[in-house]
Amino acid sequence: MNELRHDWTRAEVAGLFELPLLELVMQAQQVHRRHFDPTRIQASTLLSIKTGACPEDCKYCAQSGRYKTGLDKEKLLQIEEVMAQAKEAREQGASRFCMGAAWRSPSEKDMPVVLEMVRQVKSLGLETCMTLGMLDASQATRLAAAGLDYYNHNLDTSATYYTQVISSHRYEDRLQTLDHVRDAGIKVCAGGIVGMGEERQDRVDLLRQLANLPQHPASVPINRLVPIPGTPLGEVEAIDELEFVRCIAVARILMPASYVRLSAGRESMSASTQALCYMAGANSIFLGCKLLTTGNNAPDADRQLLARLGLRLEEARPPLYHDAMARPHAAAVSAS
Ligand code: SAM
Ligand code: DTB
Ligand code: SF4
Repeated sequence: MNELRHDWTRAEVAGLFELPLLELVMQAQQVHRRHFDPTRIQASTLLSIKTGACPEDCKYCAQSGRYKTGLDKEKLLQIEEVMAQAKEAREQGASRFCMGAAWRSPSEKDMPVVLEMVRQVKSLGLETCMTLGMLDASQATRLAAAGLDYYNHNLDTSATYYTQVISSHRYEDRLQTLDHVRDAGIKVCAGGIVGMGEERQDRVDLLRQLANLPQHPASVPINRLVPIPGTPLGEVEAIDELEFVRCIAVARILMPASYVRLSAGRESMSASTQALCYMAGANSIFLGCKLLTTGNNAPDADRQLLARLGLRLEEARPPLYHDAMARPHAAAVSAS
């Protein structure tokens, strides 16, 4: 059955949101089971490789240099530090390592270091993901050549609401970066944030926009706003958890073969709400005590919860050959 559509209408997507919750969740679970093992959850670990002092004005973000959020800014990390964190993420069970930088776009000066981070993290057998802001075509091509598996660049909300949240770049800029990433052959990770004071129509338009891209993003992170004191959205009332579950379910139905990630905001959710998200088709999480600048569930607690639910983490691939060669014992074992 070809369920991968790119012609969703507003009315169809709005109609899904309006279904009785359990009907919606059941439909989403049925779609999910046609494309995925429903017992498996993919885990990515985040690391902020360059923190704070971002020139952009995203009203939700702890890292914008325009707001007083009390965040300690940090320069681009050394590769050794990134590798230590990536190894720890692998130990904890992550299959993907996602490196984020508080940049409008990467500078040419920083590109060689960033490319080397991709090569070295990949050699650990982890999938690599980066989120560095806007890319031009040449930067995307070079990241692809270094072996980058995924690039995260969120559309965040509807085109209409975007102008209320960000004025330092345009929705069209985001779409153009996604084009460059796709054209370079890097898998797209694109999603958004809900709970920024938007209307349901904006959530409809965001998910429709993602599903009607030329290809569905391979990963679709759905973030629940983590309110950051000092930002313009620091005091916004939290979105209803069941509305969040609806967003997950609609994302699953619109993009049946994509990984839908229950992303930021999970720390403040009960075990039951998280279970409902998995039921609605979420099959990916961020694993690790920290997201970029804010907290996340402890990996032990996550493993316990997944065990209670009968869910298992997807495994990382074995390390690449040259990594095994760097460890003579491992090479000897695998050769025997
Ligand atoms: N500077 C790059 C960019 O904007 O694409 C990469 C880093 S940026 C922090 C990555 C994404 O994190 C944002 O697009 C947004 O979706 C998400 N994010 C940032 N702050 C958040 C918050 N307080 N709550 C939820 N999601 C957030
Ligand atoms: C995504 O969609 N969510 C992640 C990742 N992509 C880069 C970031 C969440 C950030 C939450 C707030 C913080 O830790 O600063
Ligand atoms: Fe900068 Fe990204 Fe935060 Fe916007 S979301 S302020 S671009 S780090």
